[in-house]
Amino acid sequence: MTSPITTRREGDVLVVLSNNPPVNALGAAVRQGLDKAIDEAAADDGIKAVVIACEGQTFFAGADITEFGKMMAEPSLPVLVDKIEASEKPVIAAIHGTALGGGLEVALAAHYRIAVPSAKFGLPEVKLGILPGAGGTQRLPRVAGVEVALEMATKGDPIPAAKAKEAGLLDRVTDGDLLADAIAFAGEVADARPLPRTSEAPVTLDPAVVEAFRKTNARRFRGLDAPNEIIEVIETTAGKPYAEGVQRERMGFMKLVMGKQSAALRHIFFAERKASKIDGLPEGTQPRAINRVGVIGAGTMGGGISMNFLSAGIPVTIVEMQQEALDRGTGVMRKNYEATAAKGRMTADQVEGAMGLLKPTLSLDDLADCDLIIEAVYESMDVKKDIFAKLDTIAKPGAILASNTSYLNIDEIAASTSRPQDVLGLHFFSPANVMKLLEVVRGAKTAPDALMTAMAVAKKIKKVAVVAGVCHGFIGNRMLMPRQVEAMNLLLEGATPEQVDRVHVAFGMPMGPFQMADLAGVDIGWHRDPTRIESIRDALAAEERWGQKKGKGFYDYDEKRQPSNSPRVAEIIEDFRQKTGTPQHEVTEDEITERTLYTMVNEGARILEEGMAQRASDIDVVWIYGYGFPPYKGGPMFWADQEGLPKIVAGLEKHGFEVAKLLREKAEKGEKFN
Ligand code: TC6
Repeated sequence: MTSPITTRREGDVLVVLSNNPPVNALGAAVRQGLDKAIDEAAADDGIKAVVIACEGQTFFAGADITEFGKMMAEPSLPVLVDKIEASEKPVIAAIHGTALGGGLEVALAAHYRIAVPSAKFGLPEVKLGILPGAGGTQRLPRVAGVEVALEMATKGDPIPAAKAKEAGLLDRVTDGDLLADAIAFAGEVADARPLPRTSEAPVTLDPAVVEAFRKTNARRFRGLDAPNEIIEVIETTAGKPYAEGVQRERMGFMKLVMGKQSAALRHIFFAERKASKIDGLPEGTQPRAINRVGVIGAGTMGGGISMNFLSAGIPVTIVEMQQEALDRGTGVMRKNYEATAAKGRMTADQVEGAMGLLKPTLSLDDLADCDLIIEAVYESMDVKKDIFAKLDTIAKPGAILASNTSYLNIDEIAASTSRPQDVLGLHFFSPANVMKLLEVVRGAKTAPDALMTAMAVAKKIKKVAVVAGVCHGFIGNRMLMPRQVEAMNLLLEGATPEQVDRVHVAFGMPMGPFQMADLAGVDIGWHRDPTRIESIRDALAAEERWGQKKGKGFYDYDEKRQPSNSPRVAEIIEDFRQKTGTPQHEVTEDEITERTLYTMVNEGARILEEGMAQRASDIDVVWIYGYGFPPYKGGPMFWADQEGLPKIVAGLEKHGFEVAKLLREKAEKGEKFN
């Protein structure tokens, strides 16, 4: 097999090039090639300096994640980076694209670093539940200081070249030809001694800085092993010799990489990428061009949806029925952009640029030149059918017609047009300009290229898209239903809202079912007849206990929206218990878990059984990106695998639930979902 690493001489400089698409991950062959190249330079008296660079889209974007959990072939990355630094001849890293994780660690071990202005630098290991295990926790604080190192290693977000230069990570930024400039740089430093070896630089630590960092980020790091371990490693090794520091780092790395959280986060990394792949597409299917998007409805949803496209530079025509609603909607969009600009995340020019791509109108006819039209009006089948019938006469041939419905049947909507092959669902999550998830609903007649286009557009607007089939609530909301039903039943049988929510928050969800109801609005989906009280929810709605917006819902809220248990809600629940004659028992935390979380897994299994999701990992992606399921648990199906499917089955049976066939089969055969 040919090595992904090649070397060539440029005068007295050895140029070492990696070509390991797609992201030059530092797999075994790359490490072996680099190792040999360093030996080659050392052995050759004609060589005075070494340049390490990458071909393709990026510098090394990290270790090869697929190798984790397996035996690591020699040389390991920690050994290799130390060897690079120990070279007696200067090594220059020439960086473009993204120097991430092990890639940044290779760069930090080099004696000099030069990069193009568009390059990015980061230690994203934390997002995989691990820590930088090839000297990153030791070299970065030595190069950039403890504060920058803490920020980069615990949050994992990359920084641009300008910032990296300012932080001391880079010696040079070049606008010119990276490789040529790196070779010239190598010539300049070929004879400079002593060589700057990062591991020999001192680190100073101010305990107050670490303490403040811990405090500021306590909420963000709640329940997460990796960031807490990273802080500890950096804190306890600062001031110690490098050799001692890396030993502690290695210990932390091994502990994390063997742990459940890292397994879950790595699962999600690949699940997210797998989600974009559509099963069974005919070969040669090509996406359609999307140059202009139409959005019907300028409410919260329509506005948020439009912003996604505007931010990606795609012009949007937005339609409302009344001028006032149109003005209000576009006003909110502008305000949202301006708020982003005020936080420094957009320039005033970018705000104007985005808003300049928006064409507000009162006429559906103006959608004639759109390649994709997304309907985002309220949930009424009749209204939607009417709109789609009109679109059928207005939209140009081949335009994709999408509904943002959360529950309604896409096939029925498609049947109101003469072109069901062009119709699909695009279920955005609120706030649509922020939430990463997009359920792309494939109708019975949706054409493969229409589906492919939707997935491609999703990527362009930076969404994580998952293909769902036509069923009530698609993937996410369908699984929410049994959870909501059981949460209400538990109230009747003796639990309090606070008790149920506490179990969910302790599990790692951002909030429990009743906190969520109060945030979304207890009145959502309510029949609006205060005299018709058939459930606890009806009773709350009838008293205008509509949640946070009214200062009361399942909880009472003070002016700062801090919740407290509500005596009135306790009365309402008690009243219902008596009315329905529901027997009471002491509800345990296990019971809450089994009845509200195991039932979700059960529904997920049915979704798979019916082919409404392409794969179990897609369901995990939906829950992580759409509902705040803790990523370090890997999503409901991965979590169920880790819990053990026989345990899930037993838990469901204990409470008399009908176990999904697929779940039972897998449990019996000792199989997993993922
Ligand atoms: C580390 O370094 C630890 C060191 C300590 C060791 C002791 N490995 O994201 P894309 C695949 S931890 C293997 O769609 P983009 C990916 O699965 C690592 N495979 O591209 C996909 O494959 P598919 C720290 C990888 O242009 C394809 O490449 N590094 C790896 O949107 C394209 O990926 C990271 O965590 C990998 N490291 O974004 C960086 N990376 O085509 C993770 C990607 O078969 N990577 N693949 O589906 C990224 O953040 C992004 O991939 C990107 C490129 C920004 C580099």
